[in-house]
Amino acid sequence: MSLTFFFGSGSPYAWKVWLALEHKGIPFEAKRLSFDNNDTKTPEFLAINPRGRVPAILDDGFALWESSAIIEYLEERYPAKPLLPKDVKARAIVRRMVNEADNYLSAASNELLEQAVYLTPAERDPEKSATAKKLMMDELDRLAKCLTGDFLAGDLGLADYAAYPYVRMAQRAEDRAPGFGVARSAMPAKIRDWLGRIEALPYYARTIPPHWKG
Ligand SMILES: N[C@@H](CCC(=O)N[C@@H](CS)C(=O)NCC(=O)O)C(=O)O
Repeated sequence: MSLTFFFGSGSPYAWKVWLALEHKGIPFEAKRLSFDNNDTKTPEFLAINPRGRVPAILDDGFALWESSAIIEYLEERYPAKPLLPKDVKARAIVRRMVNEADNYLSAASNELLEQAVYLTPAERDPEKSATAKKLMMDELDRLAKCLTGDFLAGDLGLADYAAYPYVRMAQRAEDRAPGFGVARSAMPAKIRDWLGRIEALPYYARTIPPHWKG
């Protein structure tokens, strides 16, 4: 049995899948594709994912892309250490949270990264920067309300892995543009504590985008 996981450093979709693979303890080989070198558009990779995007997996010759589909597949193929709760309504809530992360948190984090990381200070638009900060902070307030225990939807699982990379992007924005206004200290206390719990997981360090470490 061999599973290859194709990822790009800094892709929140890939980070979610990486955390899910680690959670389930599935053995895999990680293959990093460089966006700068257009590795996602080589004929070899397009044969695996014709859309030329990461994440993708190759599981014993079976190719799959789209992060949510990959995770649902992993959950069914490798049922040990579940990512989703058993109860049908609780599962629906987790799936809703994944969609909310991929739609709303993702939009907030993209706006932040655009202003704080990809533009120079001179190019930043103060109005767009303020909107980006508000979007993220509003999403964090929503997430904080879900934190009635240690994790977003009961036990540690998919809801946490879907939201974490986008929330961590806010800190990335602040690290790259100190004073931008989305530092961890500005986040709700419940979110800060939850980030700490994710980052204390024994496999967390392996999943950090490699180019952040360098
Ligand atoms: N809906 C897809 C989104 C995947 C995606 O957009 N990946 C980006 C990186 S975050 C990518 O591979 N971009 C490469 C490119 O556009 O060339 C998923 O959930 O997997």
